[in-house]
Amino acid sequence: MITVDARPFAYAFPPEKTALVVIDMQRDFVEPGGFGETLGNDVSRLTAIVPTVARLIGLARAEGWTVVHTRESHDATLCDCPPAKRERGAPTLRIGDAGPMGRILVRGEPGNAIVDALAPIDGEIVIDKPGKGAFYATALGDVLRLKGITHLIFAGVTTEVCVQTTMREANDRGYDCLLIEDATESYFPAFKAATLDMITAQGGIVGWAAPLAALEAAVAREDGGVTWK
Ligand code: TIU
Repeated sequence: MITVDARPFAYAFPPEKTALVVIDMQRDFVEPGGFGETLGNDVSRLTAIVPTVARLIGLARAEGWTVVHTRESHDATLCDCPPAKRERGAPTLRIGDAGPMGRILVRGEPGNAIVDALAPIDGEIVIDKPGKGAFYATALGDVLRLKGITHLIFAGVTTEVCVQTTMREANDRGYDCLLIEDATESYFPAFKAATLDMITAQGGIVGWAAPLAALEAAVAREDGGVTWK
């Protein structure tokens, strides 16, 4: 077991039964001209965490942990996009409309790709999800069960939307979940802070939170003093 200094108390995980789940680090949310910006958001806060997420993925790869990437995306026909999602509000472009990075939030379009610095490599699992939660209408639950995964370490965007929704889905399915707090971000700092507080309140009602440095230190202790950069 690897034990991380976390809140509300130490998080212990068996690395061979643990997956890193990186939520929606795709151009549509992180770069200008995508879905996030069409909703009226400044994406620069999200772009800023890319190096930290890269460091986390590097740690997981070096340690041989299962790595899962998700993408919020829809079929080109939009058959999996509820009209309620497409028609809500007054975005500058709606899901499926042509934007500067191709059709907004449509699978296979340039904007739907995970940012280059975090691109999946061979052997990693990529889950396309039509909803906010990564378990809804996807094979994620079956994939994790087949691999015997019991613990999930989360990163990605946005903290209070797709990350929190997925963490809550996972918690209800019996996974022990740790959110790496500097490897997740929101367009709204107050919502990120509130999410970290609410998931860890009440004795970890949804799960645990810790900075990447705490995870790195825990792995270094387990590995006999190797320090991760
Ligand atoms: N809008 C927003 O904050 N998030 C999303 O629409 N999707 C994800 O969080 N991935």
